Amino acid sequence: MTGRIIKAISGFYFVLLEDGRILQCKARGVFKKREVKPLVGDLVTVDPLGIEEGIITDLFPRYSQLVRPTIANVDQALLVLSLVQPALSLYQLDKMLAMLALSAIQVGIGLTKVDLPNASQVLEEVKPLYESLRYPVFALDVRNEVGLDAVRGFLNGKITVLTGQSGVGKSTLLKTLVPASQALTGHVGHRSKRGRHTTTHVELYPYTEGFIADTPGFSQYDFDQLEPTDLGALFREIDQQSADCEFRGCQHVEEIGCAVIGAMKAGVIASTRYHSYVQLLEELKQAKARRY
Ligand SMILES: Nc1nc2c(ncn2[C@@H]2O[C@H](COP(=O)(O)OP(=O)(O)OP(=O)(O)O)[C@@H](O)[C@H]2O)c(=O)[nH]1
Ligand SMILES: [Mg+2]
Ligand SMILES: [Zn+2]
Repeated sequence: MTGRIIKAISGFYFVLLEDGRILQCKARGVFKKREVKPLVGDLVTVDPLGIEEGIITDLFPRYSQLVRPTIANVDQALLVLSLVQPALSLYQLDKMLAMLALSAIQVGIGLTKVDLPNASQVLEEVKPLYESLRYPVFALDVRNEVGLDAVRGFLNGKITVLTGQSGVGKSTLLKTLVPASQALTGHVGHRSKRGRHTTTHVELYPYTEGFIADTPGFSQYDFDQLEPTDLGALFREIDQQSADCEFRGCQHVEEIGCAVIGAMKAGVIASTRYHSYVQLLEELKQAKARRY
């Protein structure tokens, strides 16, 4: 039988079968010998042992793999940020877009809390910019299910990770999109001291032909290993303009001969994007200095 690993907890894998049953499985010893570890997202072959348990006997080849959170076969990410409460940080948004550009998966941007005061003002400033960079942007009032149809279209048939900082509405969105998500495997996370549910582990929830995963967030580790000179390629418009910089390896911080700064001054590159780039460049240089 084949199925998909939707959750992994202390050596147990929960495998969703084509008929909708979920088997709690151990992996066959041979994986340990080969030093491969089954991951959430993996398509696997299982031998059932009774009606609720089984053994994973084989893994299908992966077509993608995210690290930290570790999920196999992800097609795309939906970045979730709130427009207000907490206030939208364009720096955070640009940083997450750059980090995801490293893993070469598709990205959509969900902007929540459009119902709150001052949110539509922020939305009007931000939406056109990111749409012009060819990112799909979804304005959402998650609690009243406003804007969700467009998100449903984006998710359909894909394996999508939801990611974003705490309190922006990822779990609320998941609960609305997949009402069975809580019933399916129990709880989504633990209840924090402040009384809110916080997501602590990765889990895939079946969604029309695809899956959605609420994640505790992406690790910055691999991003910090990046060479500062490679950062520009992760900003679509900077990458495009940098072809015209006069010096090879231009980091776009010295004005003379820099096409990127020229494009920013001409309004072709948004100054907020350029500033995010410069701030990230600084972070990467510091991370690099710490490595030596
Ligand atoms: N007004 C408004 N509130 C929202 C919206 N979406 C989520 N919220 C509220 O924001 C709070 C945080 O939502 P969660 O879904 O727990 O946030 P999260 O991103 O899962 O947070 P972590 O699990 O800590 O990462 C909850 O009180 C939600 O009811 C929205 O579109 N509008
Ligand atoms: Mg959550
Ligand atoms: Zn340059």
